[in-house]
Amino acid sequence: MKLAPRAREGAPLAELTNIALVGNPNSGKSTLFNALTGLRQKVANYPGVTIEKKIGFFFDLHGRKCQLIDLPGTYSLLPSAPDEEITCEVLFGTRPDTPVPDAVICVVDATHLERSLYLVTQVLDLGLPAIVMLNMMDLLEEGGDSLDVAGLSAKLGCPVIPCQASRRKGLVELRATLSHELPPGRPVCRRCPAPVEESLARIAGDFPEERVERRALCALILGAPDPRRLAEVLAVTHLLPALRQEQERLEGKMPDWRQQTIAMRQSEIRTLTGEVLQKSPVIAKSATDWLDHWVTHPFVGWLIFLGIMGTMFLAVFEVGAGPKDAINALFSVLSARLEKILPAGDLRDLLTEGVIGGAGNVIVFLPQILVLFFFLGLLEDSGYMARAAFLMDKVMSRVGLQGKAFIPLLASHACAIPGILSARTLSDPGDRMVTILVAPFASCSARLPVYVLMIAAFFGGRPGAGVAEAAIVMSLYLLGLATAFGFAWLFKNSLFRGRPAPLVLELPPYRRPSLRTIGTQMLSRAGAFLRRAGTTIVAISVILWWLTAYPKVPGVDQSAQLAGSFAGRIGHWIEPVIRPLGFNWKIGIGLISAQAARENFVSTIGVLYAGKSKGEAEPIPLSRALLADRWPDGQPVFTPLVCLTIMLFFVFSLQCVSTVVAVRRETGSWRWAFFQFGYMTFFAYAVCLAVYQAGRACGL
Ligand SMILES: Nc1nc2c(ncn2[C@@H]2O[C@H](COP(=O)(O)OP(=O)(O)OP(=O)(O)O)[C@@H](O)[C@H]2O)c(=O)[nH]1
Ligand SMILES: [Mg+2]
Repeated sequence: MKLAPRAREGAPLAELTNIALVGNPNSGKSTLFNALTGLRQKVANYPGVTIEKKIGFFFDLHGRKCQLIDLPGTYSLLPSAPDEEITCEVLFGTRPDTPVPDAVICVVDATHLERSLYLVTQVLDLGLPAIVMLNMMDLLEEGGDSLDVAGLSAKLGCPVIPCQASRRKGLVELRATLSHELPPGRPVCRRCPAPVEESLARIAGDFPEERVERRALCALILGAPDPRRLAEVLAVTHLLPALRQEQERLEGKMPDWRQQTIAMRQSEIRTLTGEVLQKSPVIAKSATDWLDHWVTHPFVGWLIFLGIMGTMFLAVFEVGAGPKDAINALFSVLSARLEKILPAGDLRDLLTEGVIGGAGNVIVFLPQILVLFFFLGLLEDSGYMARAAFLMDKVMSRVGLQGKAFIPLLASHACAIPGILSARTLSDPGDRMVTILVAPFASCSARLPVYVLMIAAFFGGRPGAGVAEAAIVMSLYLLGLATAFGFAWLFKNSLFRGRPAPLVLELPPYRRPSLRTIGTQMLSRAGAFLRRAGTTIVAISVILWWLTAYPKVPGVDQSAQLAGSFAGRIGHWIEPVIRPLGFNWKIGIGLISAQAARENFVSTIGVLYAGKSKGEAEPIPLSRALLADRWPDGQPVFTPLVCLTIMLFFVFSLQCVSTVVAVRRETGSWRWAFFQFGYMTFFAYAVCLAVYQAGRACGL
């Protein structure tokens, strides 16, 4: 792979339009990226939120277009996990799908200056033109510390701009700086143990010097415990024998040469930090320490965790139910009007039963989903998520996973796909694989409409008390988590044996959640949900309506027409497989369409039961239409036991084509994607069979 030419000394940035954003995890890179580009990258208060590069555009003060690349956070240029590898590849200019950065913006959390400068000095070593954005200046000042910005800039040899990305402060200064010439980075930390210097002198000359400083590159690869991967990234595998030889020589001469090299850099950085940072004397234990004591307490911490979850689900039912009923009423009015103005026939049925009965029945859940996302946003942005991961570390290590793996599991509660992607932050490949395999057990937001509909039917169509409804949903969520832990234990003790890595998760400070951040994310979620409802779900609903309306059976009633339709024939064909679970053919069709996406279950059931409203003065709610359905012997189909079994099926099964595709991409093979689909579906079926048959035996 050819390395791009190195930036020329003092080259004007007019030619340098590609800018990479790098920094430690949780330092505010994506917040700055969003502020500059106007995009809506996910931002949250825990490390490892961004796991993929993202490109956006902005203009400098001269109106020149700059391309900005947001990157996963990393503590050093020696990658230890796949997400960090992406950042290093972009910086080294070796990613074929990403433009070579002409300059780098290093985002530094000013409250963690010393730790952040480790990466900054490594970037400067590479010789890339860099700007340091000193973010979180508000927190630094709140803590009573003060920083000599000009002094730091002089010591680093690059522009340093104080900023508060969350309030868009410092952006004009950044744009102005980018409009001028930027000097190439110069090494700040030059000292190495003597034997390492000797090795570098021997082999650095063989490294290509087209893109970045060869000495810095050589020092990086030499320090890697396994230099192969980095050598591949940098296309210098031909130098591997020489590198290994030098490593062996160093081991012989100075067994702890790696630690010593790191320690020397750290010590130089400590001196530098001491010269520019005035720390306020720490007087008492901070409120954060006090809160953390309780929030991560082995007993009280769990009570707090359960209390937060309970409140969240209660709000979903209590706050979300009102707007949901309002939207429902709106669709009912719309449906009644269409019935009035359109002549009886296929077009009317298509709109009222297909579109409104299908997609409309899913859209009504939007308010409740938004309430869920509002709470998840609060938890993520306040810093609680990282505490929950800390709390879970004990359970996680019992099942053999590192506590950090809880973050992908938590992220999967919004949607399994970002959860699966964020498993990239795990350094151990086995842990990563196990986390991917169990992540879809975490109840994603697409399951919520199914749960809410089934709970309404469970309570016989009457609104149940919010507390009881919230308790059921919370139990389903906890059941999903417990199952994820159970299978993780199984996989860690069979397919992916290995000791759990110790928990290396930094607890971010608590922050007042930003309503703007949460609101933006809720808006983008709502947009995605409505787009899906307006496209795929409408399309599937229309197809399904056609399958229920054709072939026409003249002179028969609604249910005979449905039974004789294409959908009815397919349904009756699959009924024997699902009958032992207490499901009728309509539920079966719902389960088939839910394989594409879980919400399709609700839209499908909506279409199949839309006919129940026919002849009624007003359209009846879907849950009541379900309760009216009977088996041929007159027994109700949707008994509480059947509603429970359906919910359990949704807790355990993997019904989401996008997840299967994401797993294929992340694991690099269809084998794992199909394995996951197979084991989860089989498990769901087995549990539902056992529960339904046991329930029947008990007379339920
Ligand atoms: N107080 C304060 N908070 C900030 C500032 N900038 C960002 N934040 C908050 O810091 C947290 C982390 O921000 P992100 O932009 O997600 O950080 P990141 O560097 O992209 O994190 P990763 O993607 O995990 O590497 C969020 O809660 C932001 O709201 C700031 O200047 N002041
Ligand atoms: Mg980010």
